[in-house]
Amino acid sequence: VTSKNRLTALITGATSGIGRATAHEFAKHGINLVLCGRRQERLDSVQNALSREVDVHTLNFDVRDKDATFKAIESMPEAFKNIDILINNAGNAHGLDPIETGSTDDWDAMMDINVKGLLYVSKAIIPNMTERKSGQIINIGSSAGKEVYPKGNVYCASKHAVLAITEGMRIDLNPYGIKVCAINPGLVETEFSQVRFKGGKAADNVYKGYKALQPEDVAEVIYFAVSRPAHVNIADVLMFCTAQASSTIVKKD
Ligand code: NDP
Ligand code: 8X3
Repeated sequence: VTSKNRLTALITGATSGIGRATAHEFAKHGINLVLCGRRQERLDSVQNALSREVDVHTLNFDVRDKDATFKAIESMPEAFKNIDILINNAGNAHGLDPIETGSTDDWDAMMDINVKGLLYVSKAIIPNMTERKSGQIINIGSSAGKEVYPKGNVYCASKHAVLAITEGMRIDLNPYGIKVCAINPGLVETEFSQVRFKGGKAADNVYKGYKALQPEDVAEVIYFAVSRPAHVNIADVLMFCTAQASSTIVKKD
């Protein structure tokens, strides 16, 4: 396989956690990469780590900014323009508060990043896929997209929306032969809880007393989904660590 006939994947949220682990997993399997995020030094370090194995381009933009998102994706060099695999991963929870005291800024962040940002990136990439009548979109949802838990309110809503958008995409893009998949993990040990709790102490305890999923565990499932034969679409995956049975039931030591 030469670098020219390799697949190309665009991964949002490639500076941390699941997105970064997916970049490493894809590079291992010879998939060229467009890595997206806001922290340029992180983008540079992932690019440095992987550019010996595959071609890597980085794009720095905030998915909340519609114009910046379109501009960044339009700016891609010719060699990266045909995206075969889109991994819509950028996202986070902001806060864990009951609905009556939740912050509207947190709500805006979750809806703007997890839902609208995913739509903007998809809108910028899909025309190239429909034109070529091929491609695969993997949306990173969550167990929170299948089940609402106490104080999860708006985060759960944003991930339920991701699941609905995934199903809508699968239907609308069906005539073009584009595969659409949702991967919905439970607790994964990443920077997720630092973001949710704004660096507060609560973040330190989230992954204590049991073995949570690691970002690499999710990356392997994502690679499994992209490495199936042309006629196979892994449509929807719910994955937990063994200690987790539902959003609220986790067996701890
Ligand atoms: P991390 O916090 O480790 O990574 C989040 C990534 O999203 C970072 O690369 C960050 O990059 C990017 N991101 C956040 N906000 C923006 C923005 N406004 N514009 C562009 N990029 C942004 O968390 P995870 O790896 O855990 O999260 C990845 C996805 O997995 C999310 O959608 C999350 O909801 C989902 N998920 C996580 C679970 C968990 O328990 N960890 C479980 C189920 C789903 P940067 O800051 O550089 O912009
Ligand atoms: C992340 C997992 O349980 O914090 O989506 O919602 S959880």
